[in-house]
Amino acid sequence: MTHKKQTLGEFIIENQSSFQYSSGELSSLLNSLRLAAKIVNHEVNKAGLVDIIGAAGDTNIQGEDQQKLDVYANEKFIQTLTKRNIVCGIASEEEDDFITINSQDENHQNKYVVLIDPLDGSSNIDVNVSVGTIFSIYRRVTPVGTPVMLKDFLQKGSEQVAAGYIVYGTSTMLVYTTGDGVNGFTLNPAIGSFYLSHPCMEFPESGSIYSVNEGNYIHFPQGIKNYIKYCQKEEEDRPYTSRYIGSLVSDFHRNMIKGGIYLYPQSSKNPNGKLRLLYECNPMAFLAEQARGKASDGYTRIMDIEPTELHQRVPFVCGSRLMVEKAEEFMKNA
Ligand code: AHM
Ligand code: MG
Repeated sequence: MTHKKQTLGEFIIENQSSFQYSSGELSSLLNSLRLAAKIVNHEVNKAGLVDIIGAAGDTNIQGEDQQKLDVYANEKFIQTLTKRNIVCGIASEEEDDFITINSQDENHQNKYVVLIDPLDGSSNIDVNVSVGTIFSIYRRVTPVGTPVMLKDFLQKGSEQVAAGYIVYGTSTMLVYTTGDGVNGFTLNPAIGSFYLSHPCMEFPESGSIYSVNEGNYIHFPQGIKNYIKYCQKEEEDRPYTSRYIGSLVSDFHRNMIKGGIYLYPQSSKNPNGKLRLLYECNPMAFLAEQARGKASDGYTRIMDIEPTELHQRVPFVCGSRLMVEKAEEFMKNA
């Protein structure tokens, strides 16, 4: 186990040669995400002190306005990604439109675009439950030397060069893939470094956990209703256990380690579900497939969906391969 004490920084450099485009740029980009993760983690960990040191909208001791954590996370990731000369554009769940980076990149030489959900599940902050950051990285498709365009962001998930998440949980972890498996790193807060703690993460082929907001059951399509009934049936290795944190990153993380399925289907209230294709589903789908799991909208592979708009929503079924295939079977036969 030579991996044991490897830091994320060392791991990124050592594995640079396995990147599809072997250059220091992607390493540098991953390093800037690592840095932003540490800054945001520091702030997320203080969230419970907000009543003592000031709530959002208050003025802090330096005379600066206190911000909501999702706004803070959005700014920190954008600032950190902008500083290095690698990213030409950023799209964020928190922003209406994509951002063109031209402060550091006047001649539009940078090759990568980053899509980010800076603080997913942020309603959980108030009750001290885990939240996460999700990121997705593509090479631009428009020529270097020209301003970044919408089509650089509207790429199919299968074009991702890297994706990952940070889970701010009982420990803070950064989990990512560059298309060569999934590795997880745990932050040692005393030292401020991420260490490789979960090499080569894989979904068990099947599992016994299903994660869905069952309060919406009545609005779900018949196929999903039938699948939920199947999960609850006393037969073979069932009934399964129901676990729903309401924080995609945390639910995904648990299911990847223990074996399970996460569902956010379409409903009569939300015909395309709730989750965003570009900021949430594609990166999680890339991670899932790299970890031998599966991600689908109930019928189609998530990473094959042709995006049409930045904030597009899509139904999402993701997790252990055999469980996702079973849910798809119920959808098909409903
Ligand atoms: P958000 O981006 O507004 O935080 O919404 C995404 C989150 C996911 O993390 C989570 O799985 C889901 O929304 C929970 O939604 P619901 O409360 O409808 O079950
Ligand atoms: Mg989100």
